[in-house]
Amino acid sequence: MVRVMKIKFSDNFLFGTATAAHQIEGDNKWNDWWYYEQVGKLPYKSGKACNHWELYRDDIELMAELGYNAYRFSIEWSRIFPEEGRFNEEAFNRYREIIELLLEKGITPSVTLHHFTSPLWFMKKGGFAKDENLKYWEQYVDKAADLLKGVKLVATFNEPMVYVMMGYLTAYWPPFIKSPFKAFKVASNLLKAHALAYEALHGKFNVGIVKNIPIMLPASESERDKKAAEKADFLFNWSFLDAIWSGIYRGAFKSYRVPESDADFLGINYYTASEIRHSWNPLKFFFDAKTAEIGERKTQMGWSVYPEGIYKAIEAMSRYQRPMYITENGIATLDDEWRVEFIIQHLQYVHKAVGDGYDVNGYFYWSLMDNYEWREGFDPRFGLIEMDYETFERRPRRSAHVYGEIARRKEIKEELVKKYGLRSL
Ligand code: GBH
Repeated sequence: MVRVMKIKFSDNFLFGTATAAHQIEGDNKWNDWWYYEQVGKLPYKSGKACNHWELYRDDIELMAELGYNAYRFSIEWSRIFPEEGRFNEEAFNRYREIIELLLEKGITPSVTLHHFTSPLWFMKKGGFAKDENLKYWEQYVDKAADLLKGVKLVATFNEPMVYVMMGYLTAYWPPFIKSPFKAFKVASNLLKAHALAYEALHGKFNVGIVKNIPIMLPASESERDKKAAEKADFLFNWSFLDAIWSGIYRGAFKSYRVPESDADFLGINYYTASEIRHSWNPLKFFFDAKTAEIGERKTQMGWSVYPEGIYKAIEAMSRYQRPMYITENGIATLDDEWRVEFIIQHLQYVHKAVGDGYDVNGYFYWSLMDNYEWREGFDPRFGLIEMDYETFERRPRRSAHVYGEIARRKEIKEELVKKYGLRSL
């Protein structure tokens, strides 16, 4: 007998959406990405992106109308400090206004301090590869402390290991460096930067960090592949987080001492599962991590969809015994029905996790609207809201409304449960 369970979340569960500054604001001219876009080292230019820097009021209005009660976005360090030592008050005030508007509308703000981009001047000095540059990060954090009043969740870094892997191992992203030595050094300095920010902001704010958790599945049943998957899982998913509490960061080749620190919450970004095959090169999986062969269809990103992975990510993350949030989960597709199905299937597993006692307090769909998907440009459509990049018209898709209804009722109606063939969990 198939029992259709009523899916009901608690009243204070956050149902939000997520974005990042460089992907939506437009004219983000002072960071490293912008620079490399102009000199032709990146295939697409972000340009005006979604023109959110001008249309932020409309966007906040829209999310309120749609019924979302939370919003995760990032503030752009390079707007606040476009040059070394030059503070831009206008940008600061704009972010302040965004926070105020959200609060007015009853939308819980969640802010990320670093979402992949850094000021160009900072990167020219060597960025996070140089210990002495952490003083610049401290200056930024200091200003952020004045900015963030009323913000519920402050994340120091978005996906630190993605930043390390893409920028310093595969060199697909700025600063296009291929150096395992530097990569793990940068990771250890991101841990130091997290600790500094935690120290400065904790007490006034809930300070946490956001980690992408791909589920590492062995490519075969062989012992070697299983070991490889465990190794990849450790190196990519856990060694960084372990170090926050242990003070020892175990990189691929050596260990680094970092300050013992803490996190008041942990953000999980979950998209897909990777297939890991044994190799004698311990870093190989970083270079050719492939999406696992699951399901019949791939998203526009070439990823397979694996909803139970979100449960596994929560289960694994619970080892740190901190409140958790799904800070990103989403699908790039032109098939909006598939998006609805994706959201419901993932929420079903989040709901199961809550029922099983895991401390998950919110879910943020990536993304509020179609946006600049880094190296992949504007083709992947992750948005609940469709973006017309010519006119900047925002057109909520059906999924935007369905998700809004779920957010408002804190419940997935039986009719949807049946329609999308959800299993009884
Ligand atoms: C998140 O990253 C990001 O936080 C967000 O900014 C992004 O828009 C969202 O996901 C959707 O992608 O060049 O073939 O190696 C998720 C993890 C890791 C996904 C790097 C893209 C690059 C693919 N990302 N990956 S490839």
